[in-house]
Amino acid sequence: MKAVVIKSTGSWYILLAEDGLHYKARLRGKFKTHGLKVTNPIAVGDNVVFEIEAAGDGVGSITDIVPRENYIIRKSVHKAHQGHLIASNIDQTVLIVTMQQPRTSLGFIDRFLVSAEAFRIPAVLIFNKVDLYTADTAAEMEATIAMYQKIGYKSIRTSVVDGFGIEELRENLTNKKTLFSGHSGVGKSSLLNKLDTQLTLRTAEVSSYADKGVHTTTFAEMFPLAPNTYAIDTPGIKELGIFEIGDDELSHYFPEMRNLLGQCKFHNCRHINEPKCAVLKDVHAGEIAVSRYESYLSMLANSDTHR
Ligand SMILES: Nc1nc2c(ncn2[C@@H]2O[C@H](COP(=O)(O)OP(=O)(O)OP(=O)(O)O)[C@@H](O)[C@H]2O)c(=O)[nH]1
Ligand SMILES: [Mg+2]
Ligand SMILES: [Zn+2]
Repeated sequence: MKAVVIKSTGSWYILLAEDGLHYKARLRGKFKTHGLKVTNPIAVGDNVVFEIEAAGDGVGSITDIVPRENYIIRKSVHKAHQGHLIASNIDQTVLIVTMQQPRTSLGFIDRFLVSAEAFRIPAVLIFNKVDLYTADTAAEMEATIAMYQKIGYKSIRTSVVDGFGIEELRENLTNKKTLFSGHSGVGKSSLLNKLDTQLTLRTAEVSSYADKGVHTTTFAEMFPLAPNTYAIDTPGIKELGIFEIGDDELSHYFPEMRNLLGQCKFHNCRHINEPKCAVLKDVHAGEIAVSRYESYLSMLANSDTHR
């Protein structure tokens, strides 16, 4: 039978099979990861083939993985040079950001967007907790939204407390498989509970001491919200971990720099201090946001090729 993996807890997988039922399953034998250096062979969103084990009580055994259309991977926390698959076969990813409780930095947003570009997965920003913001904070949020709008990223403003923006978010999820990302405490699980009142995902207060979430969600899990509409809740992330992006290709993942491709004097321009650099020219002219350019420089400095 065919199925999609909706939850993985390490050694066990929960499958939603084509008969509409859930099955608990495990992997049979050793799986090829097709050259991908990952710590987990199967991710949420994987399409698999499985059989019911003869001896077991309806327990399934996964025999095959259908090749992935795409995947999101992050650096393994435990093993250097290895990745951890977060989810596969997704249509879009939304980054939940908050201006406070906790504060999401522009650098974090930019690193996330670069990863989404590198994985070729459309990204949308969700500004949650708008009920909390003072006029000043709301104005700062609007400026941020305008900056990302200009380079092609859509934003949606939401509040779980008063329901603001929830229908707009729902429309943007329809007929898609969407990965929810963002720092711990920004309200990923709360938003999903609000979108589907049948869901009872655990949520937790952001600690007032550290202004950080407490990592309430510990495993990625996929939820059907409507026919053909799925959301994947993920544990709050500190870092998506840029995976193997070379210095010379980094600017390709900044749409406003990608647009200038071929316009610098040097074909291998890194846009740092080279003469006649089209990117630097646009930064100085205020066409490219300084925060975006700073994110670019900081990612260059931290990239793997700079060890
Ligand atoms: N004021 C306000 N509080 C919110 C909103 N959305 C979520 N919260 C609160 O923020 C806290 C964290 O929410 P969660 O849904 O657990 O956050 P999460 O992103 O799933 O966090 P992890 O699972 O740890 O990654 C909870 O106390 C929620 O009630 C909102 O729109 N407004
Ligand atoms: Mg959560
Ligand atoms: Zn340049």
